[in-house]
Amino acid sequence: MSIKIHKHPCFSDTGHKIYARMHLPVAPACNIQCNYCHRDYDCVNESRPGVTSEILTPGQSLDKFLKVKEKVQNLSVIGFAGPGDALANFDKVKKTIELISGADPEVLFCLSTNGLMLPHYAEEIVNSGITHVTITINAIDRVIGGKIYEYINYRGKVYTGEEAAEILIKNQLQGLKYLAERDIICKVNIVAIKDINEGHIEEIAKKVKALGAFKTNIMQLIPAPNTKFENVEMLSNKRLNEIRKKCSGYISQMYHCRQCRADAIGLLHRDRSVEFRGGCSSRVSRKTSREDIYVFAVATSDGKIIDQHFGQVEEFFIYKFANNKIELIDKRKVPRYCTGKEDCEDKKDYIISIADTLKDCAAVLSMRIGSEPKAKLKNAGFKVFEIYDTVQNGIIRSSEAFAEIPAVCEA
Ligand code: CLF
Ligand code: SF4
Repeated sequence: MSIKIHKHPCFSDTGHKIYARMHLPVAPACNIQCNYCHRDYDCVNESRPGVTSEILTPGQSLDKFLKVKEKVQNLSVIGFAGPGDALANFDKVKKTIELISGADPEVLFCLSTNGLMLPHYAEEIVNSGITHVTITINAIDRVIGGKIYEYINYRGKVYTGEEAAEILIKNQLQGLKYLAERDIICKVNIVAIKDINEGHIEEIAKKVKALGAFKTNIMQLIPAPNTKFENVEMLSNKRLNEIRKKCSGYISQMYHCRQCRADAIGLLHRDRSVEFRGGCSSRVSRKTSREDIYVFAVATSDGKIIDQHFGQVEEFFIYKFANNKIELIDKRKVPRYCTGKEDCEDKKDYIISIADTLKDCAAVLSMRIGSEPKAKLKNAGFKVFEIYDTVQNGIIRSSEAFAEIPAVCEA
């Protein structure tokens, strides 16, 4: 296997257990409007909605890279994954690459894009030192694409609906072919949208393979609030895996995507960005006092950061929050809700067992949780929070939902 593939945690099936990546959020602008995207959030094509990121300048990116490199082992890839589109901000991306490659000639550069500007920048990408590119291609048919994209802003002119989709698709496919022919390792992300492109994904997989893509990453749509698709039902994991399985007949599949943040750092399954975050979000604290006592079940691997998906937790840390003090009072083993590629559904017994183990807890805090278990836990009387922060901040922020008193930012 090519070392460039092995050392990339997203492109390799095994490298993600060893190699870390660091995303640099230098690209705030976007040049298209996907119907599932709200601009207050990160680019949904490569990450998940609901998390805003700091924006860095190229110089700040270099400083942060140097700090992270000291502390994160096997940091092999620098990725550009939003919060907007990397090619709508390509000058900043290029400058960042120039600065970081000067400091570390070994690190690989990975760029994620909606592909609109690929025909214009593909040659520069090839010459810039970027080795890996991800293009999100949700349709190769203008009618289907017209349902997914509201508009594109292409070279100063706005196009809408099917006309927009046609230009975007043409540029994506042309760019993919150009890059793949020049040994850039290309992955295609496909956001699977129920009843819209769900039945079209196999066709996309065949096409992008023919153009030289190395693998596809078929991702769950995570509907963002205040978007046209906010009420679109998510595909079940079972259905998603059926589609992936069919597509694996044409092209290699990625199964370990974490739909991570635009400022993610570390191994894919163990994000450490909170350790390196600036701003006030990591320093939120309550200055009010209260006498209430709450017990929280927290999905954390180390008692420091809420870094676990609910479905993968085997042990919850249990905290008591009283009089503004947080105390670890227990650790409780639970059956793992999601044990493989196919079987995260229909786990009524598991939820009953987990709910019983956590019965004294008012709330469950995890980095992510699927819609099914979330609804079941809520039905069982728990408050459920998706939160990525330190355990301490997560508990304080979640406790707002009980007390309805705003937290105070110390910055
Ligand atoms: Fe980042 Fe994306 Fe490069 Fe990976 S992420 S820019 S290809 S270095 Fe990876 Fe994260 Fe999934 Fe992306 S797990 S969201 S596929
Ligand atoms: Fe949003 Fe990304 Fe689509 Fe741009 S490409 S509209 S940032 S999801």
